[in-house]
Amino acid sequence: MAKNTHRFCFGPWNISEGQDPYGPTTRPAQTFDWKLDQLKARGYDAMMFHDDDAIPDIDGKSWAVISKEAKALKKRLDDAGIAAEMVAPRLWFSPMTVDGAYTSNDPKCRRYAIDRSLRSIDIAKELGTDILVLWLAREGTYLRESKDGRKSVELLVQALDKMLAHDKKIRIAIEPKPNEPMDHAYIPTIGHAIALAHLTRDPKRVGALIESAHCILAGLDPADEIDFAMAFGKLWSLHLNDQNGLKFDQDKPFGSSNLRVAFNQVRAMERNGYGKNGEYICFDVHPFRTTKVDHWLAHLDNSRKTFLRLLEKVRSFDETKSKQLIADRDYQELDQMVIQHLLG
Ligand code: XUL
Ligand code: MN
Repeated sequence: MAKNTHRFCFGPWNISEGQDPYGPTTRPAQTFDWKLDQLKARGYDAMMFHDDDAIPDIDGKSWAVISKEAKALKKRLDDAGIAAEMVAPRLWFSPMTVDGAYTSNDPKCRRYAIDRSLRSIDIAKELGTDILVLWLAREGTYLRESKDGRKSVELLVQALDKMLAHDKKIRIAIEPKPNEPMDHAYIPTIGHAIALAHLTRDPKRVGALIESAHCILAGLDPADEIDFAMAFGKLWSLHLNDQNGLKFDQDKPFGSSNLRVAFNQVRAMERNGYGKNGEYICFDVHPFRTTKVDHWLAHLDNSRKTFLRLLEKVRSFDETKSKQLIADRDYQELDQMVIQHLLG
């Protein structure tokens, strides 16, 4: 197996209990401490946090209480030798974000979303990470006529500017996704995220997080999205997983649906040096609903195992031969060479 030169993480929500829109949980809830123990036992390096993964019931708590709890969590993480990779405000659960967060038509709701984001930045600081992840879950529409797309861009920029002004060190990684829960999201791809960054007061501190499944849902190749973001120096986090075409967001184990697409993602990461500036590889994967308690963490073990096997495949790929075939425009043979390499 390839030498592990990368650092890995996942979030507490990746040990999920099996609920879907059509049925209840299939596994019992576990405590945060249990999840942290599992993460450590599996040799992971960091944990990702939504703001309320870090501070449950965050909306009902004062900053004094939040700060105390964040400090206690930081100590627990330090004792376990685990870093916090990022903090992400969960802006899709509250009644205040029913019609969107930063792009809600209601100014009171927009204020709520910004205040909660600023709080997440303060929590990130307490936990020792400078990355705020924004999955813009409800920034979009079910009905296009219900919002003004141009105004929504301006509202997103205003919100980002407030966050950048709040903390001079924070870096914002936007996690694009084209749909679900919305019909159409305003920031569906990495190109949109990077373009948005350039309208803010400090474009250097606004970058991106790529999730494999989200790219596939946008009809794009995740490897191209990785290359694109890294050409701008803007790939600050990565959610590797898989997705079987244009269906519901599946968060399958990495490589589960399309090994070749996974191979090309690892190849793009390698050629761009992903991880060299301390970036983590996060697996935003979920157990299948059918998974028994005994096999609950296997999707995380398997995603990392697949990643490391593919890293080996990337490093042993015959680049000289591939260059010769490219020079000869023999893409048919190149295709077969990739297939044989993956099968071998
Ligand atoms: C949603 C998704 C989220 C983000 C974090 O599709 O991927 O779990 O990664 O908020
Ligand atoms: Mn994700």
